[in-house]
Amino acid sequence: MIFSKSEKAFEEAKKSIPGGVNSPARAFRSVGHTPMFIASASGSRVKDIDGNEFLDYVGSWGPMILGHAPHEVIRALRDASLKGTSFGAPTLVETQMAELIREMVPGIEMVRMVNSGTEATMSALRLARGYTGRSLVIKFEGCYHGHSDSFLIKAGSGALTLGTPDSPGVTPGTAADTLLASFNDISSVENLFKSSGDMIAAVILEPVPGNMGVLLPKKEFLEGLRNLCTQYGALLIFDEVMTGFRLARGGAQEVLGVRPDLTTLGKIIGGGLPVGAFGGRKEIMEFLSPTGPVYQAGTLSGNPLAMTAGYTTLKLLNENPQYYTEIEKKSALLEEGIRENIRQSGCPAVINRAGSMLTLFFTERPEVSTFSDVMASYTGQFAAYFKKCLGHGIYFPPSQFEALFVSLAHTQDDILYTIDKNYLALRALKKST
Ligand code: KE4
Repeated sequence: MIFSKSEKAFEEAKKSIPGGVNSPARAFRSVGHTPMFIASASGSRVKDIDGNEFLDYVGSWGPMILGHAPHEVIRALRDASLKGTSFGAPTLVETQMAELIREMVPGIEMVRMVNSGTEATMSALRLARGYTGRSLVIKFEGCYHGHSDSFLIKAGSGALTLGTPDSPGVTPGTAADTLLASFNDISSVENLFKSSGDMIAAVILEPVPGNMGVLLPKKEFLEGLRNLCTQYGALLIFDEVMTGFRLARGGAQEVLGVRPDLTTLGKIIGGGLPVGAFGGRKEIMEFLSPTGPVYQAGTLSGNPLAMTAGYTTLKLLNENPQYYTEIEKKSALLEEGIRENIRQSGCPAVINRAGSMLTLFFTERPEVSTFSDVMASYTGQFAAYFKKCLGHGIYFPPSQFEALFVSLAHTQDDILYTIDKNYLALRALKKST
């Protein structure tokens, strides 16, 4: 495969865009390869500007559950764009979208549209603080909630695991209001509530993390969080930007049967256009301006084109429950095939799957269920695996700490091809160690 046009384009882009990309994950830094500049995409495949075609498991980092350029969405977008692109005034499609989200997501009685997952989580946190009158928020090491200051925090020292900034530009004052706990370790949360319970506004988490790779929540962990938040009067926020509409119509909260007070959404909700949202119980959401005192706003929030792409996507998912059965079957086939390859190749690795989100960890540990398990994985092995698969025309997310996504457009043959090449890559890695 040649990547000469992408290499040249990348050098050009770096002259005008920091790192040549508009989001760091796209720079392929952790796998040491030139990012492909994508020319077009359709169904389960993307084509780069060098003419290489890849089976795509990035799916724009989650939005493309229907596959790329689904004709229903493209047609609806074309029709909508002929009527104008943005008005800064209410439109009927925004109400249709809100009503459909209320129907699909168990914990949402009212919802506000924004333009990204970051905006959704940032706004949900402000709302939780305004509603409770409290300042502190608990997040979990390894969970990612976008790039707003309160969430760019790493575990600091001290019994309280006080947060410290995880990026320059985040002030110590901001970091002091974020407490860190360990995913799947309910005692780490109990300790924080015991010491600061009446100051904690919210607990936020990815109910099924995808940003440290895919981790599976222990049922008692989520139920424990629900009980602690109820007991101390804190709000439980499920960040379902990745899991929303992917794990089920109603996301992780439908599958896991735990109801949050607020839910944040993104990715699939926009059908490939920039959309985020946050919603929850009516008495909390009505605290938002203009009905309540908590300010939040956005010029392009509820943009009619973005709403059209998102609404068309969600409507297809809502009206075709068999889609989830189909995607579950394909994802389970992929998981079983990779697990068998790990056994046959003898390459030390673990595959985690939640619905159509999967991560292959290179590790000698028997399972990967905590942040420390994740951090013990061999990222160098992952980089070598990524490049071997790329050479076979398979495009996985370029980081050990991400999830790969199966879409409805992936065929059984695509999955079987992936399993076959996965075996060759694992065997080659085993031989090289
Ligand atoms: P955005 O601001 O990127 O739309 O959403 C932030 C966000 C919030 N919550 C969760 C659970 C998320 O997964 C994300 C974004 N995910 C990353 C990749 N896993 C987006 C890719 C990127 O940053 O380029």
